[in-house]
Amino acid sequence: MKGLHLFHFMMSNCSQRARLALEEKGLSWTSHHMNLPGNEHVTSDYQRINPNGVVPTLVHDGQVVIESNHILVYLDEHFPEPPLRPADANARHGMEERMAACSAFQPTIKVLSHERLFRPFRKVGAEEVALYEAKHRDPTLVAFLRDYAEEGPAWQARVALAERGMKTGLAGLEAALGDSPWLSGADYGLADISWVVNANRLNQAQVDLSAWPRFQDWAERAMARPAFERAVASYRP
Ligand SMILES: N[C@@H](CCC(=O)N[C@@H](CS)C(=O)NCC(=O)O)C(=O)O
Repeated sequence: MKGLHLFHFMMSNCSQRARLALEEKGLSWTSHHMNLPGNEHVTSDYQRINPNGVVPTLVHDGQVVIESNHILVYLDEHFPEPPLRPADANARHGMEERMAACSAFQPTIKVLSHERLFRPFRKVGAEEVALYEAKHRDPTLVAFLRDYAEEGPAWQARVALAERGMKTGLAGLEAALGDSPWLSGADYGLADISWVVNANRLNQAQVDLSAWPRFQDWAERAMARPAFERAVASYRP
């Protein structure tokens, strides 16, 4: 695969993160859109490209890059203009911590998205869970889908944990934004790209963010960027 190829899904926050980085860099790329609710990613062909069986996957001149936050760093390393990581070592370390926190936040945002946003549209029955289990090799993802479908105590426990995880995560960002205007330091960068798609998701899920005013203000500024509009808000495959 020559050039840049992205396997992604319109509504996936991890995919949005990769698209946003490509857009901020002004790069052209080939889209391989995968309908996740249609389980287009649950195939052995796709799992050969991405052994985790999730999106996004970047392929650059045959080089496969998985994990959305790794894709962000890869793009900044290979396409340095405009730079999206601070030159100063301390600031860069802070940015990396925020990106690690974002990766750790994924189970939280996934539960909140499914519970507060997707449930009216995404009905999953026992048959779909069985099909998914037969074809997807990750037992953690299978357990998630089963709990979501059953909507019983195991799912309620996941929701309660996610509600708590959200508060802890946002408190950390609120504190970080006391020291600098962006999550990446003095300038907008990779940690901002990483988190803004989650902020957008929380907004869409109508989470009251007023307890975290600096985070709210940051989210408005980050979402006002033209690249965000193109890669996320009005993106269509
Ligand atoms: N840590 C991975 C997480 C990727 C991930 O969970 N992607 C979701 C969409 S946001 C996915 O493909 N889910 C498919 C599934 O659960 O079957 C990353 O950041 O790239």
